[in-house]
This record gives sequence, structure tokens and C-alpha cells, in this order.
Amino acid sequence: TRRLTLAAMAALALSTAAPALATADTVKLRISTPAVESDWHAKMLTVFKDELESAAPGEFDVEIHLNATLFKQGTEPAAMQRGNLDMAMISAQDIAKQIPAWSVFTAGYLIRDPEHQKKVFRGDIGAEFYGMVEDEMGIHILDVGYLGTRQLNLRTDDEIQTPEDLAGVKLRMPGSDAWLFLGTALGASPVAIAFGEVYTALQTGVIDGQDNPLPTNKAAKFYEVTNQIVLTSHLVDGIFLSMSGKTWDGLSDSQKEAVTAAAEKATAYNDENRIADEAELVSFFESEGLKVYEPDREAFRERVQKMYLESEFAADWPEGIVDRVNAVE
Ligand code: KDO
Repeated sequence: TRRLTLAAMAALALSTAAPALATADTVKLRISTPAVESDWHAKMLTVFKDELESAAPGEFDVEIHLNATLFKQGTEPAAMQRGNLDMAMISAQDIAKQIPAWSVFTAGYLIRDPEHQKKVFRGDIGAEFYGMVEDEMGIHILDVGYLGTRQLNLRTDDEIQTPEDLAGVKLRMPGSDAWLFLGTALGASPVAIAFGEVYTALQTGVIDGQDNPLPTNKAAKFYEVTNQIVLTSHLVDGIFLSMSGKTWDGLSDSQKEAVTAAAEKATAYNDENRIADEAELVSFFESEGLKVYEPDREAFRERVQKMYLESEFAADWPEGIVDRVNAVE
């Protein structure tokens, strides 16, 4: 029996030995994002890495680059298309620059909540729209993650009840036409600034405010340099965990399966934590001295929806898409 025990111990030691070493065949996956370390979509990349590297030992080496240190915000799709970057979390606004039909998902007050978002993108509509990205951009979308519901966050003290109250308010938006239009539709004067520069722009008063979901406002510490959060809930935002088609096409079928499964675990982790956080964060911001309140949301909804439907973006939306999205229960 003694010999058996020793053999069992040896087997155990082998199975818990250091992970398989990287070989020449190890696929390196470099991911770039502007996300800050403590935000859920940054943490979900670590979940992705851990899941994938343990599911297929030695086959992948996932390298995560946060804070836009590898590629500037918004340049990730082009980098993946050139084959200079393997993975990123891209926005509908990024995609809309190349595929105008995608601007439908940049419209305020269309997606209703995180559950609606998952159903839309994991159903027929998602298959159709992901197919366009695969065919026209050479980018493979793995899954949608819930980035959160965007709210106004201002350094000014004036109460905001309706879009008219935002007249002349310099509202930072990420830099693209689709994002800037959202700022205009809300009634503000949009200013394009990259995510990494928002804190300083708020601190120095270059802008009057910015919009992001509550968990991001906490993670990026925007509450330190602002006075109020107006719960407009104007965009139920998504982030699409994606891979360069060049990298994707080089994977075996079992590797593709492992990558897809790890991506779904990662977005599930992100969504769960972010939804829980959103339900609790109002009291955190109040304890930091911010005013947090709901404006006349119907006034915002009415104006934003009307402006999108009448916009030049809508001319590129596939026939009937708004009704189809609305019909997803
Ligand atoms: C932002 O710049 O406000 C934004 O929320 C836009 C998103 O599409 C995404 O790029 C996000 O920033 C970054 O991941 C940082 O959280």
C-alpha cells in the first residue's frame, strides 16, 4: 500500500505542476482596451484569460493591455483589421463608422435593458449584424457584454429636468459622429475627448460633464470631479468582445470553441457584477456628496427618439429593424 500511496502522490504532483510551457505553437492573444483596471469589463478580460488558459493549457497566451496603452480608443477595429491586434472590446459606434447600418445600435432609448440587449444580440438580429462585421470588416464578434446604462454626470449644479436644460452644456462624448450625435440629441453641446482624458477635462473645467454608466463613473473616479448625476438612462450600452478575423481563422475548431466558451464566461461575469453594482451605486455617489436624481425621462426619450428617427443615420438602417428590435421580448 505504501508504494501505491507514493505513486498516487507522484501523480498528484504531476497534475498540479506548473502550467504547460508556451511553445512555438502557442497562440498569443493581445487585447487592447481603454478600460481602467477596476472596471468590470477590464476584470472580465482576466476571467477570459484564466478560463481560456486553463481550458487549453499551453495553447494560448492572453496578454491584456488596459488604459489604451497599446492602441488609442476607437482605433482598435482598424488595428484588428490590419492584423496588428488580436482582440478588443469594440462599440457599436466604432462599427458604425464602417457599417452605417450598425448606427441603429448607437441610438438612445432603443435597447430597453441588459436582458433585452442579450436577447437581441444572441438572436436572429445579432446573427445578421455580426455577419456584416465578419464579412465587411473581417472581425469576429465573440459576444456582447453589458457596459451599463449611460447617465449624465455633471460638474455644474443647475438642475437638469429636460433636454432644454442642457442647452449650452459642454458634454464630453467619445470621438465619433455617432457619439457626438447622441450628445446633440440629448440637447447638449458635445465635445469629443478620449476616455483617458475625461478626468482632467472635468477637473480643469474644459467640459461641463460627461456620460457613462455608474460603475464606470466609480471606477474612473469621475465622482471626485463632478457634482451631480442625472439618471437619464439614455443608452443601454454594449461592448462587443471581438477577435481579428486573421487570428480567428488561424485557430483550430476546438480552439475556436474554447475561445467562444471563455468569452461567454467572461461576459456573464461582467454582466452579473455590473448589474448588481448599478443597483447599489446611487448611495455610494450620494455618500460622496453628489446629487443623484431622475429627470423628466419621458421628455428625454421623446426628443432623442425623434431626433434619431429623423436623422441621416436612420436612412442606413435596414427596413423594419426598429420594429424588430422592439418586438424582441
Ligand atoms: C467612453 O469613452 O465614455 C466609453 O464608455 C465608450 C465605450 O464604448 C468604451 O470605449 C469605454 O469608454 C471604455 O472601455 C472605457 O470604459
